[in-house]
Amino acid sequence: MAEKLRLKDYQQPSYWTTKTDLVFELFADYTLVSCTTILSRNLNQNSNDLILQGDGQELLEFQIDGKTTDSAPFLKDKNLHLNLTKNEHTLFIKNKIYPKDNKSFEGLYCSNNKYFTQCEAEGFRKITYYQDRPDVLSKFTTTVTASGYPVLLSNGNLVSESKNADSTTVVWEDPFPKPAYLFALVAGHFDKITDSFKTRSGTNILLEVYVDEGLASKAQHAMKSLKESMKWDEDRYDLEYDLDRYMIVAANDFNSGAMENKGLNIFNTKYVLADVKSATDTDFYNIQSVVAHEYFHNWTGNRVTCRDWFQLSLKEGLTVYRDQEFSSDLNSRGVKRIDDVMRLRTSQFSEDAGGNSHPVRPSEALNISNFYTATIYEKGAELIRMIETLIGRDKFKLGMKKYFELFDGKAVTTEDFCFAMSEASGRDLTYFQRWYSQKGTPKLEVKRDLTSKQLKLNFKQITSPLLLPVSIGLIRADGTAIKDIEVVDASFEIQKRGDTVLLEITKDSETITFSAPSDCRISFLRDFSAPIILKYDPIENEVYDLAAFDTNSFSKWEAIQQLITSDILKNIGNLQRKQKLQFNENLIKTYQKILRDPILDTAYTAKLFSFPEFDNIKLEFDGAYPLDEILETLTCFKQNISLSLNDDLFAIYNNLKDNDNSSDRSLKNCLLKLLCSQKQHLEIASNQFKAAKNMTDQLAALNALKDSESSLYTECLHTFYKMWSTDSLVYTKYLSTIFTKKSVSVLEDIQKLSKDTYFQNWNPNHNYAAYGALAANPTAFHDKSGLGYQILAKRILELDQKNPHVAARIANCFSDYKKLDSHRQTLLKKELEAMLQQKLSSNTYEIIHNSLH
Ligand code: HT7
Ligand code: ZN
Repeated sequence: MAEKLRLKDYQQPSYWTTKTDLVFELFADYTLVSCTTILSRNLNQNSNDLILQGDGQELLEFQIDGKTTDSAPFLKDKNLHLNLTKNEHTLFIKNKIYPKDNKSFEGLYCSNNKYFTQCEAEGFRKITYYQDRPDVLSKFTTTVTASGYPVLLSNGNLVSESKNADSTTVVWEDPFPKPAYLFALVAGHFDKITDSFKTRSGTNILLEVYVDEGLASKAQHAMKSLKESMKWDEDRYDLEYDLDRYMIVAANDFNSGAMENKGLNIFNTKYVLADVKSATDTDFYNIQSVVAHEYFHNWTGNRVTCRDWFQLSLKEGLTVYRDQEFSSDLNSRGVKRIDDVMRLRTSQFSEDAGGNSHPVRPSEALNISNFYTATIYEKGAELIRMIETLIGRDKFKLGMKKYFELFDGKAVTTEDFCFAMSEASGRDLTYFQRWYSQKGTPKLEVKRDLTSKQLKLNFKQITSPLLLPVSIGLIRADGTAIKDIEVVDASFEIQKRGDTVLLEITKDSETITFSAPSDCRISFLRDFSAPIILKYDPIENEVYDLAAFDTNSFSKWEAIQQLITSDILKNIGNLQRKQKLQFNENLIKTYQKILRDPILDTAYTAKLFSFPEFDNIKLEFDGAYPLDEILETLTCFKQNISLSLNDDLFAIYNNLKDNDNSSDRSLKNCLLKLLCSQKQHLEIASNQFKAAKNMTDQLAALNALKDSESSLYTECLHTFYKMWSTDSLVYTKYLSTIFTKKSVSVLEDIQKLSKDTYFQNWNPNHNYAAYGALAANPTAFHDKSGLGYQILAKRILELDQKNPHVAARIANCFSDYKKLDSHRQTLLKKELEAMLQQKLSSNTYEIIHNSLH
């Protein structure tokens, strides 16, 4: 088994690689890779030992300073261990690899007879022996020779292209030093669309999006998004693009969303291809955000990169924060914040509560590919957002400027980022940085003491104390906002910002006193100013008043979430005590007001109707959670809302039915789903399915029918399959529809999947859509028979043989092991222990082991 990597063991290498010349010769069954590197002694280190990482290649030739050398003595495990003598050396390595057999989709691989690379995090070592670590930055030149592949791409600028009767040779040069993980190569037949972008300083950049032949019309939205991103980064951060050319290529087999390789991004097709017939509004929205994310990496990730992989959030957290801000500026800020918090709570809070919890800057790992997690990305982005909240937007921009001034062209740490922010803002962030090394979701308890004129709040940090920026507002029972909040006394720093006060809680116990009227209601954590769980016992009607009047769009939504959550928890208790369910009627009145409020925007109203899900409610329980009761209560809760609001839901659905914009569609389809928890309305969904002119409406109608045991669902599903199964991306929508159905029958369906002609056995998207969906479907996955556990364990073992990254990602579903009841724990334990007896990749081993222990 692989050894644990530790942050404290970090050491600079004994030699830097300053120049890398790669030559690829693509043959039908194999590829020859020749790599010439210039090594230069690192004077900070006093060692002659140098490790070049490798993984699975056949070494054909090895030269040191022009002399052919027997490599056998240097080979140990998968790597080359060199002992060098001089300050400068030239190495030449030639090896053979088999991209067509590579189903790990890391290194160089073939997909639909096209060549792609994926080198982050440690894929480059599958291409050639190299210092495959992010702190080794080198200039690269890449030569590719191939026949029958008209498009041959690599990083940087195209320097030459020559053709003879048999083959084409291209040479690419990247002037910016980069780590190996940003290397890329693409070869194949593609169609492309081109455009250009004139930078603020007047350079014309050539933009190209490459897609499978015949699909060019589906690339327009990605291109538009790219231009929007380039403009935004100039406007917001004064950051311009730095090469002559920016290329995006879509790959059908891709382990994750997209990859920011310098000048040559490689994307999962799902984040490039879209037209209204085959892609939903959410797909369009995601494409805009992922294109932006990868583009923003050009500065936050590529120009300034990570010193080691424990610093992954340096680039990912910061870039997620940047893409969130971009989407907020281009769409609705309020709706975006709610979306981001929902995602954080469902994925990251659950991760932090389970067996695979880790800090934003982890200190040890078995396999770094397991760190591409919600904690590194989403919680990492929240840490950046808190810095911005604490120092303000203008100083944050100065901090970014400082960061690039100090670290452009370097490989650095999260501490370096905080240093730049401190230098620019004058604010000491030493204490704040505890956030980077502490795992788990912080808990803050608030107690209030309201006299006739004063409101005293006491804050207690239940978890180890951190700096918590808690933004609060006060409103009166009649809904008026208290504009000028007067602070009488506080044990900590505060910042006044309009009708909101930012409290900087640091110690485990803190107090603040406001002068406030006796009917004052407290709106905590406005805009979700810190990624924490805040516990507070509201006074009577307080949350209802916030739900009705809070001017902060996040906090209004949050108040409604709280009302629903407490109603659901109360009813779970009823079920556990074998009592009748009884839902809160005041909540229905609140919803009635929302539906009748002419001012609210439809996309925002749709968010108010997105109820907490299983993954949110389970977090309310400290020990084992009552799985069956949660599921039953959630279903009944939705039925009750549907029945109680029937006429309003129906009327608004009809009003919005023919509107052709994404905001109205989101509300309409959300109401349709609710209506369909009553059998009498299934016909509406079936009619919408038949009449749909776009994928958003078609898929929403299918999903609204999904949990009914009606033949209308089976008919629509069949039609959908016939219409779309040849389109691999829409086929994934079919798969996730089937496997998210709240029914145990899903377990039978998945066992027949391998017989479906359209299911591509090793395609990551297909596997996530089927097995990933099952893993996230508590009704089927946690079925008391244990069959869900068996099916997933078996499939993860199969996948692990070919593609450990995908296997390990799906295996995360087991990390709730300790939160299950004893019956389910026994069943799952058996599967997990059996898995650990098999030969597993370090990726999957780490996830399974952490889930169990
Ligand atoms: N930086 C990229 C990471 C990534 C990746 C990691 C592991 C395996 C496959 C991968 N594909 C891309 C994605 C990003 O921009 O965050
Ligand atoms: Zn990223």
